[in-house]
Amino acid sequence: MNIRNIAIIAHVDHGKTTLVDKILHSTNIFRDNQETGELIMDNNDLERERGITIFSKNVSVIYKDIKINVIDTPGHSDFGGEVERVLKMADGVLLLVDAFEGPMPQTRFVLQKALHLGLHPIVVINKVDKANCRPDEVHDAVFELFFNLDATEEQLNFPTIYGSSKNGWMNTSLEETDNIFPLLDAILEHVPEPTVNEGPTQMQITSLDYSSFLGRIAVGKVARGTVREGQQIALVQAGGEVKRMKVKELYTFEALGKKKAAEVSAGDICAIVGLDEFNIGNTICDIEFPEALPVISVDEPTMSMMFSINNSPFFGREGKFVTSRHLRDRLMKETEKNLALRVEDSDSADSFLVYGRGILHLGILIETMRREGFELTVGNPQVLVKEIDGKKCEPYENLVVDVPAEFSGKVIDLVTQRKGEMLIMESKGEMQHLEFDIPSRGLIGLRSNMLTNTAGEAVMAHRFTDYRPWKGNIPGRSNGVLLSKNTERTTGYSIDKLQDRGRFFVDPGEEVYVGQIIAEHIKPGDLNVNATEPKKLTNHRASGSDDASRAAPKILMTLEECMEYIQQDECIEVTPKSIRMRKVILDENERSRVSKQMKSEPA
Ligand SMILES: Nc1nc2c(ncn2[C@@H]2O[C@H](COP(=O)(O)OP(=O)(O)OP(=O)(O)O)[C@@H](O)[C@H]2O)c(=O)[nH]1
Ligand SMILES: [Mg+2]
Repeated sequence: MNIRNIAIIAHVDHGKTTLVDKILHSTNIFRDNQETGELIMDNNDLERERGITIFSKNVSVIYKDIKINVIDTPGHSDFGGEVERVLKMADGVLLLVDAFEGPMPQTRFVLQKALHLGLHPIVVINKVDKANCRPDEVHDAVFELFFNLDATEEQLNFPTIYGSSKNGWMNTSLEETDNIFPLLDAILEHVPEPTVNEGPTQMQITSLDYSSFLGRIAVGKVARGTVREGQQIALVQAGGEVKRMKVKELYTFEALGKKKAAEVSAGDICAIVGLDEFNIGNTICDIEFPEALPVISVDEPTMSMMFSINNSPFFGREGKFVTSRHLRDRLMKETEKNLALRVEDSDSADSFLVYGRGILHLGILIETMRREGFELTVGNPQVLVKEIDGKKCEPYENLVVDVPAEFSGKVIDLVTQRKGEMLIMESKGEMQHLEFDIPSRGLIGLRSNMLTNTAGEAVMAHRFTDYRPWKGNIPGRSNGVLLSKNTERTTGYSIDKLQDRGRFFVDPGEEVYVGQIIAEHIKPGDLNVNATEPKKLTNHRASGSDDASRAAPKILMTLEECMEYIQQDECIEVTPKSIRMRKVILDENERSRVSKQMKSEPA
């Protein structure tokens, strides 16, 4: 059968998954009466809740008797390495660009990777249904981006499709249609058929699937010859070592699922079950001809966090898995499927240093663990510092902010305070478009500050660029926190009295402990407060004055917001039911003793 292999790439939220959904729907893979909710592709719980794609996924459809393997990729920059790898399975890409936003940092990154691999993208200007969208300007901006990324003459000559994945139409012009067939036709026309090399089996493992029943599943495109069920193969590993193994089961991708196959030929994408020890980048070869394909580099972590057992006074109340043994086993198991993750033992048996690609990458791991019943403590995220040519260097990122013009001054102030330097300022519709260079450190905690200062209007995106010399001290959180003096339930009475001192993270009646962060202080500096005082009894029963109802509702923070909020001497207690921020040292006296000691020691 004739095959096309395409990957859909774009900046976060530009509509990749929505488009894949529409492709699936319009090729009739569903029974007519089958109920399909929105975005069947984002099928993992966390993906659904957050509305983002975390794992790339393979599906396939048949259009005009041709099988199109479609790879949906994540757009968030923390998962950029994944995109780079799965591009190895594709012979063409759809580069989606939002018709209002235009090219964003991740657009640049994924396009660059595709161009380097020699792929010829089809550009899809999506979301042309949006009010104020600027499809023509965006098209020019995309052309400029191709040009700046050194696209070849042929790559610059890209076909463009316009449309709205949400409304289910695509066309070669801006004229609205009622289907996406013009896009599918463009795929058949412009994406080359995979090259079919005859000869001994060769297939590089470029992606990994995981099933609790089958274990790790190797995914890749067959590059040469065929892979057969039951075949004895040679697996060539990174260092060149060769291991003999057997293909237990073999699958191809069909519609949303996988279909068992006896044999898969060069050009098609397949999944192999039964290889016990393998890594991304390994090559599966004919047992007589162990020739490896070039190694794929797996992205280096850029951020680390300390994961420890929960040692708060509320330890063990809510979780099933609480020991360091549980924690260690779980983290090690994660490294088998989470490729960009690294785990190291620390000097303490109860703590592990976990390295990842960013706040979201690590946040998702923590969230997954707490849903599985784990309790743990995590420290504040640290960027990875490297020594390059004898100089201390740190990661830098390209930061893009789109904001209504009236707020642009505020945004520039905020970013400059954090050692960002402005590169570009231009208007984009009614918005101001700003680009900065900024150390990754400066980005931690920036988002919430930015939103508060721009009435929630700022849209920001950032992407790692390179390592550069250390930029010096970056101010941390400007406000202090209110810490509980007692381990007890808070009262509406106390919280009400403390309202003008801080904005609370806990509700009246919530149990808190000594050293827990219960509010943000309105000023710099931390304050230990009593939030658990019962109301003084008077002779008169106060008529209808319920103090609890006067307290402003607590500020709800997500795990990732907490991760960006806490400072060096603070950490987060995570359990299946709660997320509490606290001081690492809970006791007030002990804490001030240690901090004095730190100050007296020369830095
Ligand atoms: N107005 C409009 N909204 C769209 C269109 N396509 C997608 N969206 C919306 O944009 C949001 C993001 O869509 P997704 O398909 O999840 O985007 P994605 O590119 O897969 O995002 P990531 O996987 O997180 O990178 C959703 O709220 C969609 O409903 C479109 O054509 N027009
Ligand atoms: Mg998606």
